[in-house]
Amino acid sequence: RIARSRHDYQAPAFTIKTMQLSFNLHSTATRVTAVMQVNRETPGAALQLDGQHLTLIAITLDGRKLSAEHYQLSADGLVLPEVPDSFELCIETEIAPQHNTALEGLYMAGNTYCTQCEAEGFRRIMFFPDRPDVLCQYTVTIKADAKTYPYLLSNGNKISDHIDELGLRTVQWHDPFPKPCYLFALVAGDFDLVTDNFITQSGRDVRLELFVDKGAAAKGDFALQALKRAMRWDEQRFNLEYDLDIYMVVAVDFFNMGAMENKGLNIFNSKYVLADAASATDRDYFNIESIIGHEYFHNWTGNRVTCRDWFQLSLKEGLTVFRDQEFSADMGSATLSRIDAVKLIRSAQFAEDASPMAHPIRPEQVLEMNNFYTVTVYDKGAEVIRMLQTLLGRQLFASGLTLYLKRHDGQAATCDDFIRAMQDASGYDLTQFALWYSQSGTPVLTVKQQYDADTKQLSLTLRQETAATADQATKQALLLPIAVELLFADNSRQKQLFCLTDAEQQFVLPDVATEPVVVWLEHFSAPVKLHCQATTEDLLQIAAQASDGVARWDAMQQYWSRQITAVMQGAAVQTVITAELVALLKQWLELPAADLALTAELLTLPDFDTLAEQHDEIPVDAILSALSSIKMFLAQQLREAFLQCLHNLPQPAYRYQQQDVAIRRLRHLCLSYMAQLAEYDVVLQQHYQQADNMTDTIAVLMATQQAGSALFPQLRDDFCQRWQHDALVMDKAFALVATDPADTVFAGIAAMQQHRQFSWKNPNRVRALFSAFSMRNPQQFHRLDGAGYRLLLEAITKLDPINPQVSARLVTPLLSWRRFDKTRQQLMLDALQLLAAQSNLSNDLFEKVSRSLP
Ligand code: BAL
Ligand code: ZN
Repeated sequence: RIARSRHDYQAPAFTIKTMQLSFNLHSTATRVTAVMQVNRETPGAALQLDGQHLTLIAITLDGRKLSAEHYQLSADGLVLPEVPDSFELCIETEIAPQHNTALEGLYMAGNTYCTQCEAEGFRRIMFFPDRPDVLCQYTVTIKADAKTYPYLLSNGNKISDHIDELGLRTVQWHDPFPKPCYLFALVAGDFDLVTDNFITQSGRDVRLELFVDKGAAAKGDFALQALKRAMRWDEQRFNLEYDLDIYMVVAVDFFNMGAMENKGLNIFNSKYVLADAASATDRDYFNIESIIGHEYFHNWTGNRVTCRDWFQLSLKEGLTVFRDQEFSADMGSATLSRIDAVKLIRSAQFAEDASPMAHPIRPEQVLEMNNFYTVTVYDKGAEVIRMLQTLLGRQLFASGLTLYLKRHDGQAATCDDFIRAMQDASGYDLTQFALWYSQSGTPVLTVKQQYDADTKQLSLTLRQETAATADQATKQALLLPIAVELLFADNSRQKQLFCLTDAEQQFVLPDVATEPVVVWLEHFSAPVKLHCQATTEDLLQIAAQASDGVARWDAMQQYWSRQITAVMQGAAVQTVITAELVALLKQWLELPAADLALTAELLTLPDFDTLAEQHDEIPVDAILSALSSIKMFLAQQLREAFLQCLHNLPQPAYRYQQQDVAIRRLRHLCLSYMAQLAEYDVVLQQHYQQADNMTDTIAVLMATQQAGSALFPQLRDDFCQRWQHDALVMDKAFALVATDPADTVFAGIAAMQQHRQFSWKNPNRVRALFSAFSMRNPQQFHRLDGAGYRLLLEAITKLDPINPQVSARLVTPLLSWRRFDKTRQQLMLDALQLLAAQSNLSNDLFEKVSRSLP
């Protein structure tokens, strides 16, 4: 198995400018015919086409049928050693969508034909240079039975549609924009169609079409309205307008990713399209809006300007995640959106940096590209773009983006091209900043402050250090934008942005009248681990007074982390959670901040994963035990305050609207503490029974589950019974079973595998049961008898031949075995070694397992 390196890039030896692609759909024998205009770019080169799982039927070159001696066929493709400089190539192949359980290429999602070509799925449809820098204009013809498949869709504009006397429908599509093959899409099925239109800023009328399962039209409305908001937002914020006359979104039930930005024809995991109050939570609504935005924003950052090679993935993904985060911030609560993003970086991304899979946002070596759709490439990538905006300011950043899109429109570009455009538009030297693209690892930022009352000088000393990672031994100093707020005793405040460029630097502020409390890393201005000397009093003052809500939350996170650490080291909870703190929390609950959701966040303890990243060796049991005793103590100390807060909060009829989301968030926070105390079972039960929306229902279920309440099994069973007909809601039930910290979880997971809604072929179901278990149930996953690891091992073994992309994701928690105590290390290693010993391991799984073994 050969890994590819970023430095081995070579421009394509042949280009293909146009392609006529036609599909005669059949579940086990779809005929694909491609007619391509091919031009040589490299003298003497053989034509190499990628192709996997294809049956070759015929090849014709300039009208002449080729016999087997003119080409070499292998399991990975087709080579034509001698071809002219310019020619027409026609290739006919056959594929079996029904048997394609990997869900890459053309496959069947239930009764629907659909495609997923990113990153390298097109090679499962036909022989082609499956690389993002071969851009081609597509004309696509689809033929299928008109009754069974009333909708035959592909990219671009529909140019013809007719049904013959035998009932065979033929539809033709033309996409005027040259595109890489990973953006090709085809869908054939029967749907409910929800339509709308959008008038662009230049006055063009764009038809919007959303295709959903029959009977689900009403659940598509929110997504369609979110799409219109995204289209307007991109015009207003970045002056970017949609470019085709039609924009289609199709929701399918079998999908490896969240969604896919195919030109003019997005394909979505139905989980990120369908919503109504009864079946979707506030979190679902948030995700739908942000993913709808994300895929729409790709039309410019991804489609009009794409990636030269897959090592550049963050060029489109980091940038587009940044854009969707900015969109979400503008649509709802900027503070809450940012807190969610920071939580993800601190838990999952820091963990990836510390794992055998560590890589820079622009990876250097890849065996299976699917393994690099990571929280590093996406979310740390977005942090890098955000730092750029912080350094340049919003206006220059927007000018840089405009220049980048103008320069590279219609091209396949690199991260260096992006940095160059930003540099040229701003006049800012980004040489050092560019290191963020090539260096992996999480910098540790240590800060010290010194105030001289005589000279009125405040000296701030900043030191950065990045430890070696699995992929990279030596590290350099990065350019870090450090946003700071100084809080003075007289309630005045001052803001400052420092650019740390050296390993250690001192910044001296003159004329500082009194010693301030320093708020470091406002809005999490750089993705680093912060070590600072703030006292607990300072932290509480920041939590109460900082002007940035994220900084207030962050101060409380630091505060809680310290108290949890103290308990882990043997301190009694009642000495750590002081009466003063309890009084302050009571005050916050009595007079919650204008932003109720922020109050909820201030009272939310850091989660297990975030705490784990604060330790080199993860003390599983100590973290869990400290978390649980502090939570119980707070529940006891604040029992009346929680109840009172609950009563004071209004309970408006369900709408997904920021103010109401915030009310629910605080109410659910109260319930999560109250569930610790059996005396409140009646209150929780009432909430469950009276809930008229999924957000409230799930909140009670999760509160009782996490508290180990006796109520939970009964409520869970009721929930499963009520929603057994709805697969997407059953995913919530599967996850509730799988994240139950009780020992009965194994029996629960075994039973759920027999549920009629469960299928190993459906990624949503598998993730709901097994990812939820391994990633959100540390108590049971990390059991000292190894049962948790064995359960995951069995699931991965079963899944890998079915869907390698998903099985490789499942293995992630095992890879970090070195981070645990000796007993767990051995158990995790045993599981990995058993996987490694299996024959026919997919490339996806092989790459991860082999990187992690000693
Ligand atoms: N391009 C893959 C799915 C997404 O990031 O939008
Ligand atoms: Zn994306």
